[in-house]
Amino acid sequence: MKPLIGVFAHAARTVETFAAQTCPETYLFALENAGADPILLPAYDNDEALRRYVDLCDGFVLPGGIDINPLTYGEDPHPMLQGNRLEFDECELHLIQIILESKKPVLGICRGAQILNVAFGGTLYQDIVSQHEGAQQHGQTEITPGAPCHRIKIEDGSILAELYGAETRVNSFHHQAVKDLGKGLKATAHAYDGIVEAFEAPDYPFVLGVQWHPEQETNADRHAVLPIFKKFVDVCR
Ligand SMILES: [Mn+2]
Repeated sequence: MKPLIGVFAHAARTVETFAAQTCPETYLFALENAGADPILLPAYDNDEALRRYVDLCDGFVLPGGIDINPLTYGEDPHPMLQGNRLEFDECELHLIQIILESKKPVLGICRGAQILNVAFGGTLYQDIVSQHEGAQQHGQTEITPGAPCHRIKIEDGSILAELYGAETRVNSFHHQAVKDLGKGLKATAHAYDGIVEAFEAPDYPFVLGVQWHPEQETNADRHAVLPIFKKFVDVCR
């Protein structure tokens, strides 16, 4: 049977849609093409419900979205912090704790990687440009969403090295990023300005956070089988 992959609801970007819980179709296409059945999980902070979701699914994708409220990692808001929703962050952190207890595979993408880092006790740059000296552009300037924006260096022996070798090119839609890595996490890719672009948790069967949006490549090819999703779905079987 195909693995059932829970995709956590995507936090909306604007005030008008804060009440909505949505998911860009690109995540669903990427999972479907890799051989999984995706299912959307609502942000509903109820321990019993979240535990049922974790029991039900074989693996989890934490998608991109809005900024993370810095109170979740013990900081006050920087002037460049953008729209965020503490209630949503806390629900996602609760869900992540249950996923980690279960040892089931989890793939965090962009904001999803950042909240994973916070769940492991890490911190974030609330705004890369004003807080990280020598920062390059991490906002996508290339018009095609799936097209690469910058290069990343990949650590030997990592999941990403197995898929891409020592270097690859990625898109980039973030103004926040990992500052201090959480305990138990290992950075496995960096941009050339030093920003962490991927990490893994060696003590877990499969915890991968990537700062870019691999699922956006399905914008160019609706049926593309993408290496990260293929690897993730295979470990969920
Ligand atoms: Mn980037």
